[in-house]
Amino acid sequence: MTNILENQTQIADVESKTLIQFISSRNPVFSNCLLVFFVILSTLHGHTCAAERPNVLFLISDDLNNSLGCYGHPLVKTPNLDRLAERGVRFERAYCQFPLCGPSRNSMLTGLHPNTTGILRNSQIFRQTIPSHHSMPQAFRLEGYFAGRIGKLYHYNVPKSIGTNGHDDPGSWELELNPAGCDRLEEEPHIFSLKPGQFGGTLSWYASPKSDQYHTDGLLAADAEWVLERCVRQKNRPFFLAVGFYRPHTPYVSPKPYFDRYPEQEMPVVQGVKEDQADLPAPALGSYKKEQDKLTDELRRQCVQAYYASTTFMDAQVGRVLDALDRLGLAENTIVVFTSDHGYHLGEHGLWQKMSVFEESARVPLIIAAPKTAVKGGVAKDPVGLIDLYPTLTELCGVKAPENLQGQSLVPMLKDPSAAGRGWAVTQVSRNRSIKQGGRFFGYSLRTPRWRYTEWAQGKQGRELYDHDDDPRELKNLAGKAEYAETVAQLSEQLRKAVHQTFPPSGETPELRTAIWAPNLTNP
Ligand SMILES: [Ca+2]
Ligand SMILES: [Ca+2]
Repeated sequence: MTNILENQTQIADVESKTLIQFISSRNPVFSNCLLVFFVILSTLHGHTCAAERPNVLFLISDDLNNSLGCYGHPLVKTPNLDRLAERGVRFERAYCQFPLCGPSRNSMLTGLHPNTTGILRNSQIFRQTIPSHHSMPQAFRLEGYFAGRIGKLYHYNVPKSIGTNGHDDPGSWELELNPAGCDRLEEEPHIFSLKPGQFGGTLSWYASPKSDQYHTDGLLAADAEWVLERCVRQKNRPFFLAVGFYRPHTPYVSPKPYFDRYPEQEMPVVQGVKEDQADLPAPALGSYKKEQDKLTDELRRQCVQAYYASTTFMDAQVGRVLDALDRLGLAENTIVVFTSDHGYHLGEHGLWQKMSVFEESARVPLIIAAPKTAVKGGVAKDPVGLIDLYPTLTELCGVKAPENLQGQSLVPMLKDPSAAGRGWAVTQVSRNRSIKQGGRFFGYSLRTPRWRYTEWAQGKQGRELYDHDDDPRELKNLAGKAEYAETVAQLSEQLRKAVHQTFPPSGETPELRTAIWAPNLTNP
């Protein structure tokens, strides 16, 4: 696209010069006026080309829930995300499609549900299932965008794979940067963990004496500044820069001053867990981990403190990248997205971390600041999904998207946050049993503006119904109550149709190939 435009400009330039030479041989004064006119026209033309295609700055945090200032959290300080929300539209009800890194990120970056990518667990990449599908950044690359990745976009083992490509897709990026900071290289021996020596899947934290710039996320912000400084020099080549922060994923390591902003004694501990759990089917609590039995109220407070500290630390790094965008004069023509791959429990229902389909685990922050499209400071309330980002960004940038994308563009909601969207979002999660007991099964959860309705193994392993008008913490499971039988029947039918849409037209989830694939930009 860039080349075509440049060629057209060159042809126009040659044609104008010939015309000027022809006229100047007859009327020198007129020709001078004409020359000025063509110079102005050519300058305007150049500016129009650059302005036609906005840049994308895609920021994603790992394991971040909606405990943010701009989402109304009473304690957590996120001044930089709050100011980003003021620049664009904040989605009040945005949901991941699977509350686990690998399936969620593969879904978001392909624009397909996990049942269609075939990526339903970590440490896999969609090239092993649907190798010829174009990822979102790849679609931008194929139209001349510079696409770069800094940090975690596809799945990584955190923290072990920090500093490597993780389970990356080389076809998605022209540039990959994988910094590793003190949290990865020096401080692991000091980290407290419920399972000593294990940090990635286990609650673990550390207040580091080292300042922001030595930490992986601080290095990511510095790298992003460096890349943006180079992008700004290429006026006629737009960019899609993705920055994947690692915090607040475990281990919650961040500089000590961030911990000091959340005094341990003031941290909330969820109460009434036993009573809450009494009306839940077993799979609803299936993400609980045995080592969490060790949690005392003191450890719970420390855990929450460390998670909030890591969130504010990550927010500060987002601020550095946003500042760079402003400083370099890129803000006016750059669409900024901020989100997370899934939510996170901090003790609600007795759960910690992810892999549940309760609101805290399924919901994600989502802010889109599109300077020329989005209403500034808008709040959209209709449910949306990470699945919708691919068609949204391609529409905003005029980039051709694959025809089989399963989300829908959020552009109408960016223009008018009260516009209706799809009206629902669906999140799925897996539960493992032994083969003897029937093997793996799924839970599917439908979120409408009012209800959350969940079925485990098509209802055979239990159902849950929550009325968010009355019960935003999802404490009262109404699914078994006679007076809600009709609501359950309606939502069950709506969920069945929604789940059907998560599969490819064949109805079959693609099988995982174990063979190594060869990266190929145009036809992988
Ligand atoms: Ca994650
Ligand atoms: Ca309950």
